[in-house]
Amino acid sequence: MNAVGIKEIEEIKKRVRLCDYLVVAQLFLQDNFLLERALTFDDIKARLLGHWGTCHGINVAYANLKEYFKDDTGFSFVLGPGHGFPALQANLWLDGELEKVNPQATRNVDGLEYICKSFSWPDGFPSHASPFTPGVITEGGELGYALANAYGVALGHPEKTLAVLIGDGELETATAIDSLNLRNLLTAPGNGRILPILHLNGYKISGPTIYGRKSGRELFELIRGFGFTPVLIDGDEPETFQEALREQVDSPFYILKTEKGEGGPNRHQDAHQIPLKNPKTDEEELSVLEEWLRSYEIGELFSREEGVLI
Ligand SMILES: Cc1ncc(C[n+]2csc(CCOP(=O)(O)OP(=O)(O)O)c2C)c(N)n1
Repeated sequence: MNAVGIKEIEEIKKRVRLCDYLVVAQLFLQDNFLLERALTFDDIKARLLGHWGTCHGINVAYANLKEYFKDDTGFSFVLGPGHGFPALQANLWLDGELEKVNPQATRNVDGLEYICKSFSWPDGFPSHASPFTPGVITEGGELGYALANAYGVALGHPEKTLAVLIGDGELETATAIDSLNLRNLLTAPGNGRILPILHLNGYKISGPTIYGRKSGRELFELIRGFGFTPVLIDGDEPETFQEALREQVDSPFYILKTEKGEGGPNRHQDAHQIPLKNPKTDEEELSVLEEWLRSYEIGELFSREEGVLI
């Protein structure tokens, strides 16, 4: 939990790149999963269904938390937006957790191809987190319960630390915003620690969020009003994230500010679900998708022969 070095920072960046790549591959590809040849229309799934916009932020948050809390056996990550499932699935696969319940999800090329092809596919994986997903306790994409669930887990378990990623649209639900009041009930010794992280990407589906349009001062005052100390993480750089985690403040409430869809071909309101509508039939969209996928340089992160290289 100390200051991370250059090597760890590079590892976080690589993990995020690999997981982002896996998200895009799950959403779009039914073949050519490692881009070993030029992408063709035949490589693209016929029906594109899933969510991209929130996924980069999930990958950034998890990679940073996993590094920071690597020696803490009581640490758990709780994810609010169930529609960020391709990011959750990528991380569960990479950590070997998926293989424990699904023997086909091996950490080699067969497993990688299996999770990509089976995402949002008949008799494969659904497009949202579901009971088939290890660790899922709230079925479906319904927003709002992450914080309350986490506080329930922390109750009577001082050894636990739970970081909870909450969408800014999710925080507009009555369930999520009122769950902040649970802090008052869990300050007594004998309970675990909750670290809320607001994923402030400014949009819910294609519309602006209330919290994304508040001034920094207004948002900070709101958070302080619930008894938390706001800590801003501006952008996706691991150095910034790690520095924020190292800040010693009472009841931190992190605000992870990213651009919705970061890394993809479009941002904000156009990035929530599938950012390219017709890469199966439109040459230009296909080449945008290929360029997007190649930007992660998957060959540095994974090989057919050796599997995961990071
Ligand atoms: C209780 C509930 N209301 C509405 C929805 C429909 N819905 C699905 S995703 C979404 C937007 C989520 O926005 P946000 O929490 O900001 O997530 P992100 O922008 O990171 O995708 C909404 C409103 C839902 N899943 N659950």
